[in-house]
Amino acid sequence: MTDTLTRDAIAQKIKRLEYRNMAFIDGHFVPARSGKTFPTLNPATGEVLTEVAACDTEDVDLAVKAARRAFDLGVWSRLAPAERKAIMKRFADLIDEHRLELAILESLEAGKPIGECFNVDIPDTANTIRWNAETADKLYDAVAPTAPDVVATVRREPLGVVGAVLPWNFPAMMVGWKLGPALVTGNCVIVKPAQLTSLTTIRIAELGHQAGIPAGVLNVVPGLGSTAGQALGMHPDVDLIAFTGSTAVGRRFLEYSAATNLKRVALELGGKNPQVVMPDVSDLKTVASNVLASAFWNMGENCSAGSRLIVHRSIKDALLDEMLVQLETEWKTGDPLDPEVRLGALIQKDHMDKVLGFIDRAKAAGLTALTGGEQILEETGGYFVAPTIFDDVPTDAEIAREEIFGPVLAVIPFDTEDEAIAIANDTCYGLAASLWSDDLSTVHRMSAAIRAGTVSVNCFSEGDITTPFGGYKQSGFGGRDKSVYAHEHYTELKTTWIKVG
Ligand code: TAP
Repeated sequence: MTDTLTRDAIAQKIKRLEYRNMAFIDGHFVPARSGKTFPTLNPATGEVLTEVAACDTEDVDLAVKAARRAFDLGVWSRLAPAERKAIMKRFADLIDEHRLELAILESLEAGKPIGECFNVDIPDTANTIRWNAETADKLYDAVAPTAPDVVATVRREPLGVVGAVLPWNFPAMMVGWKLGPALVTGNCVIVKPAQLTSLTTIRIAELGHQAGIPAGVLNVVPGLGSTAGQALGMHPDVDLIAFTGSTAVGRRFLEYSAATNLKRVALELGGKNPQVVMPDVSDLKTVASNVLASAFWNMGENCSAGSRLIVHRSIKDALLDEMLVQLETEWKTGDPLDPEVRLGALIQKDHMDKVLGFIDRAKAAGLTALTGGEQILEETGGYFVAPTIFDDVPTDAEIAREEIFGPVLAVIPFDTEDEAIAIANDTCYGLAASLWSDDLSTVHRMSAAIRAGTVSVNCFSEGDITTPFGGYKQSGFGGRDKSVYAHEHYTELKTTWIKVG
């Protein structure tokens, strides 16, 4: 890995940057059949980066046909697992080799801080593909405990054609989380990136092809949700939709499935995640730094953002004081291409206006922002919102209940452990939670009582590639991203029952 993250390296790379902006179908870049395109913008400046192919029903159908053909020919599914492993590891290596280029694309199109893209998003994408690749020839299927006159094998088989529909907040990581398990289990994939962030995904598909993934196995159809997304969801020859996005659109995919071929639907959806801080914590500095990271990492545009700080009344003010100091000194906001910046731009103007709407309504309801509460850096033409903390938020306030998907933290005090658990669970979501306590028994009791797919204790974490990630309740169902558990929703179980003569 030769790239380093310096201002000079970034500037040099940007000069030579070429956008891949067409669909990638059956191993080729192609324009949309209609010839239509849509602009993709840099949210830090409001400027158009390039025009991207606007795929629709016809393009999706071509991609599904290519994927089905590749699947039926067995060019991928019937490779020896060790061969799939070798190609996927090359794929991961190529992502690493293009780390700076991909990080720049990600930052330019999504407004994300380049340091995060370079140090977290792109390495995580490569690592996810590499880790999954390694499982190819290490997982065994089963022989059932039948009577001696029968041999019954139970094998996992690939589903066939998988549609992966992605959100805009972690474009590269989300494509990695889908491609890793889908490809290693032998499926052919059509990715529909979010309209706002297509560029990294298209480039990653090209790198996959370069690594040796056969034509038709990995396709990308950029386009709108209402056209390309819906066409994929309704297509009668797609076997699974692996969706990450909002709960509202997740519902639509269930409807598409019900109205067509009953394709499987795996949903990774939204969150309104609690961070619970118990009064026994001794290291408030560490708690403060993690609480801020949980709330404001990726500008709060994060499904697992800890957007509700549920803190014991006796330590609330001391914790908030520490958080305000750290926010002032350690959270530089501004140009996402500056390696020192920790808070970049929100994804688009409409989304910024939505976030500011939540803030304005909270103020109108009488809540006070301890810090932030407004748009900043307007002179850049970009969509920046100051990190915002509201204190003493009632549990029924809009900002305590709705997923804002921006840098807005609601602080909710509590007095008893039971009250803290009740507040943490008082949500229709259940994706992630954080718990802070120095007492082991409290940790065991409370982490068991909090209803969320991942409870991180004394840290803010989504786990790593070895642990499943996904939600309870309306945060999703039908599968988990990451770990070998993710393989389950990309495979069918096949029983072969052999009578012994
Ligand atoms: P959505 O608006 O739900 O969009 C997700 C994807 O669905 C996009 O590709 C979108 O296309 C497409 N889509 C939109 N409407 C559609 C329709 N009617 N039919 C078919 N496809 C449609 O989510 P988002 O705004 O990109 O991302 C934010 C949401 O994702 C948040 O709720 C967040 O919590 C969730 N999220 C969850 C996770 C996990 S792991 N649980 C991770 C990241 C994000 P367009 O781009 O054209 O709208």
